[in-house]
Amino acid sequence: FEHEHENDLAVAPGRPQLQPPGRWQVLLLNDDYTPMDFVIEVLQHHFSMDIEQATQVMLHVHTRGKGVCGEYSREVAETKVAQVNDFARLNQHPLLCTMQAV
Ligand code: NFA
Repeated sequence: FEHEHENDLAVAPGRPQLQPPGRWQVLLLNDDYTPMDFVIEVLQHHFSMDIEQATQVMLHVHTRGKGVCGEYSREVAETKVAQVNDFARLNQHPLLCTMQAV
């Protein structure tokens, strides 16, 4: 009976399956009203971009309708989305931030 305990663990019912971590893209969506400078500011301060990269991503969103700001765990992506949307609303801009599984 020396392996009784570990045997019980191996067959224990109802243990949650461990899922792989999964990556999520955080996206910005274009709109007609949010100032370009505000979007650049968001990309610099919330996604650690320099002004050149932030300008490129902002122009991509502006012309293509949406663009990727970064890739994170689900937890970090959810926090970024909430912070960016809160910051946009605080400044009375309609800018939308969202996320999608990769
Ligand atoms: N389309 C906005 C404008 O012309 C700029 C914008 C870019 C908004 C990226 C949202 C996202 N002022």
